[in-house]
Amino acid sequence: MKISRILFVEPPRNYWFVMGEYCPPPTTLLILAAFIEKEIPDIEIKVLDSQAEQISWDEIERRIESYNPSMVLTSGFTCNTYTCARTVEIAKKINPDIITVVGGIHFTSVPDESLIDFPEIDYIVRGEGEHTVVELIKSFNNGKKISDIKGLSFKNNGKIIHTPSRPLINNLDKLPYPAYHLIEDYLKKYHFSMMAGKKTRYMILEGARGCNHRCTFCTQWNHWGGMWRSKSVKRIADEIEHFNETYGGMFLWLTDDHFKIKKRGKKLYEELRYRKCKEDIMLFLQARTDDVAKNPDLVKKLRSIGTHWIMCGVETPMEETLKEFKKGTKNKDAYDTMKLLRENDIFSHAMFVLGARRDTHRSIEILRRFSIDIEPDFSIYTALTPFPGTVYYETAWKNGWIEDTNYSNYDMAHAIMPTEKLTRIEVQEELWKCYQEFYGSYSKNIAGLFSKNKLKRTLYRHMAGQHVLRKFRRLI
Ligand code: B12
Ligand code: SF4
Repeated sequence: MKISRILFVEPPRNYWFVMGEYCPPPTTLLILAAFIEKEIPDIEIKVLDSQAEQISWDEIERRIESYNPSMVLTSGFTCNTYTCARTVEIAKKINPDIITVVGGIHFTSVPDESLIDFPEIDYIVRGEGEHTVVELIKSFNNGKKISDIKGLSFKNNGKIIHTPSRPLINNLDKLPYPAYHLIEDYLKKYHFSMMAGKKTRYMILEGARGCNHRCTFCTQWNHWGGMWRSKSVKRIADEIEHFNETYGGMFLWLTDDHFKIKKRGKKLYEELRYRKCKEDIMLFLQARTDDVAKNPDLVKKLRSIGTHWIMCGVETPMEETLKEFKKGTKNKDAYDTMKLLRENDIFSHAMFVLGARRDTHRSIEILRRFSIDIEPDFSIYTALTPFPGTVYYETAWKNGWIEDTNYSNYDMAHAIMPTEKLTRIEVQEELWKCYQEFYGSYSKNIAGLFSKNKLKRTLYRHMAGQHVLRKFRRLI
């Protein structure tokens, strides 16, 4: 069978209620589509973004049928497992000859389970996807053996085959820009209400892949081979400029899990400082507290080129748990980071994790106090989630700690495991209490609603609406 027309489908996903209403561009699919377009120029590619179009499953079915692709590809993280599965099921129902391909962190981590549970998946692309998917398409067209392609999992006569893992791309600068040109009609739909307003165009760009740390609850380092690889800073700046000038992207979210301020902060500043786009953009970065705290001058520089929002994983103040997480940061880093961000007028966003094995009512009370003491603008509390692909997942499985195996609940808002001393419901209650305490205060809400900082006003409008608190309450 020849592959001449392929369809990428961004399936419907539940939005993450903690951060309000948003519509993100289907970044992963655009990155893959651009690479395929470059390597196989005569192929016809379409992207169906069911989130941007707000279409139902029936309509997705009609669209796939009318486009009549030879291959359907989709992607999702753990909490999107079932919507990805439903997408490929629909494709197969329309025409069993359509080749179905999935990839991403979840399917990479549990390929056997996924191929067994969802027989409509033909191929799982494990790990880095670009070269594997190109080789897969080419193999249909040139008759090359599929079992010779690295990074694939599939069934052959009922037997599951995993080909060897694929080495990582050496130079990320060689990747083409994401194929936003394929979805120009959708562009105006991409927004993040709570963070930047409904009318500010939201785009996501990739500066680096992976991480050199080894946190036990995190999937990212493992997925990307335990390494941190970056595009050159010039390429990142060019991509920012391209997003802004060609597509009007203003709220730009960097996917990098560890920005590495020390390594790239000054260089990015030097690349962007004389570019006009820096006046227009609002950059969102994710950084470690030790990296922020130790680089005050660079933080200031990053602010001057449009960095308005930095999110940091503070996780917990409990030393033993931080050690168990292998996080490697200190409580002082969290204090210093929040102070530094405040002083530089960068919106400070702290992430906390509760529900670790040794967590008790008391330790979570300490976490709550700490989260208030360090004064972030925005605190997000999450339940420790055993994502497939993490060290924690292996340990939790072995020890029988996982009580909820419904992947739709793996969104860090649902408690999945009990602790040694707390039931799962108690962890869920504690989670609600954290939000209640941080955002439930009348005086704090009033101060937030009238803050001089626009981001803070928007956040408090969102939180004071009680929508998030009510949703957490309902999960108990
Ligand atoms: C941007 C982002 C978001 C955005 C939007 C994402 C989107 N488009 O829907 C927002 C803010 C909305 C978001 C929300 C959430 N997110 Co988020 N997000 C990210 C982030 C930072 C970047 C994603 C990205 O574009 N990566 C770049 C692409 C290129 O990487 P990739 O997807 O892995 O794809 C490569 C390969 O895996 C492979 N591949 C992947 N898919 C496919 C498919 C095919 C067919 C093929 C061939 C190959 C292939 O090829 C690609 C290129 O090599 C990631 C972290 C990260 N760095 O990836 C977290 C991440 C994906 N998010 C995560 C989580 C948990 C969430 C939330 C639950 C909220 C939360 N608690 O943080 C919600 C879930 C919302 C929902 N219902 O979907 C976790 C997922 C963990 C897991 N294993 O499930 C991550 C990994 C963060 C983390 N460090 O833990 N997220
Ligand atoms: S949590 Fe952050 S620092 Fe830790 S491994 Fe994941 S990306 Fe790296």
